Amino acid sequence: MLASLQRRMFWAGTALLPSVPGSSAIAAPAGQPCPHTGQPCGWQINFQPAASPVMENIEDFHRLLVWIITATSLFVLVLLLWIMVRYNRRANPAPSKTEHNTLLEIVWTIVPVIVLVIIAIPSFKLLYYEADIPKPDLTIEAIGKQWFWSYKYPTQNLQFDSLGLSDADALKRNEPRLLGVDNIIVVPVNKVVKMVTTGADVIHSWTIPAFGVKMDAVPGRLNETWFKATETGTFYGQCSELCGARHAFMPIEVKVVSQTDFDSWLAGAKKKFAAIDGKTRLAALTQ
Ligand SMILES: [Cu+2]
Repeated sequence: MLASLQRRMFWAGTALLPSVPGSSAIAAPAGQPCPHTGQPCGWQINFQPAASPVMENIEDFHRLLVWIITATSLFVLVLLLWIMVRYNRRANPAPSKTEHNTLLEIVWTIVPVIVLVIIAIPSFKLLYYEADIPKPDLTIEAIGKQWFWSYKYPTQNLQFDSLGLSDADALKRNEPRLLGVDNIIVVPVNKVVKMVTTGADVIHSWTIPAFGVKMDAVPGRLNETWFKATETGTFYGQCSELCGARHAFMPIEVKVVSQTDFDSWLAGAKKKFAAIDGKTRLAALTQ
């Protein structure tokens, strides 16, 4: 539940991004429904549309919570109004001296317990669903560095660095500001991708909201999570653990393609990324 709350706070923050001048032309105008672009959009108040089974489950759980929260709030509101009207000094000049009501006390202890159990059961189911990684079709290692991501496809023997684009480059490539990267991670659609995260210097966090994935990248530790992208397209996230001066400039971009497109990307990527050094490029970017 805490993780879900953290996600919601994170998304509330990222929802503001496209309103920044010079940001993506893809974002919906105010009042228009959000296009399905795997990124936040203007005036968004809910999650980004789900693009993985984990995120669909998170949405279901969120809907259950919204019902419970709304019903509880309305019930308390009605009680308060009733007491204010029926038992104010004018309407009820001689107050009752009653102190205890055993039945009432049992009810107001038991009912919240039942509500918490109703929340706990799907909550634990969801936690297990997220934590129990199915047999992966592809494994990717994400290494958080100050301030870019390095990616390894260990089985495919591929490794490259992924840096956030400068504002000028983002405009040139029609990428959203602070979300687009130079070297995009590519994954096949409808395949289980296991993400292994670690940090090279400080704690970072690898996140794609549309996949319902957020995993800390901690130095000296390998964390694991998974996603199965259910549709093709481009999906964005950001480093979600305050990691220093350029924390806001190490976004994450994942392109989901068909298996055939993935295979041809892989063949090209092996040649392209033979000798690319993130540190050198970061220095050029921050000069
Ligand atoms: Cu970071």
